[in-house]
Amino acid sequence: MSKAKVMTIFGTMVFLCIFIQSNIVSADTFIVGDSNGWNINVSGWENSKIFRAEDVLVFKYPKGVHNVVKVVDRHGYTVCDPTGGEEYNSGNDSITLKEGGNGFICSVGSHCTRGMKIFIDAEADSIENLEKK
Ligand SMILES: [Cu+2]
Repeated sequence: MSKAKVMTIFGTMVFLCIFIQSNIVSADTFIVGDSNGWNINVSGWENSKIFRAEDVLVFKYPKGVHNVVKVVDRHGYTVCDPTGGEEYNSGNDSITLKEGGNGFICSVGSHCTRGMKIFIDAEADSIENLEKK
């Protein structure tokens, strides 16, 4: 093999390693509801977005007005039942997604039944997802 050919192969491999590495390591951060924040009628914001395990959701809202409860399962999300869930209430909560179903509701008053909830099915953070980036 010529030296030039070896260098080309080597360069390609280095490029691929850096490319794959950067895609695996970098998790995305999402501001829930974008500029509206975590609010009533936020439901649907999560549609048509691709989420992966280890991505981070940031819930921004006036402290004391709302909260965020990571519900235990899809049923908790569907019927707005926070039982057994993990509550956050700082007004600026960062929560890392786990692979599979991730449901979040506001358990204040009737906010959840009025649309203050999201459900995300996070894909595995793996090389198979590279082409979707
Ligand atoms: Cu609320």
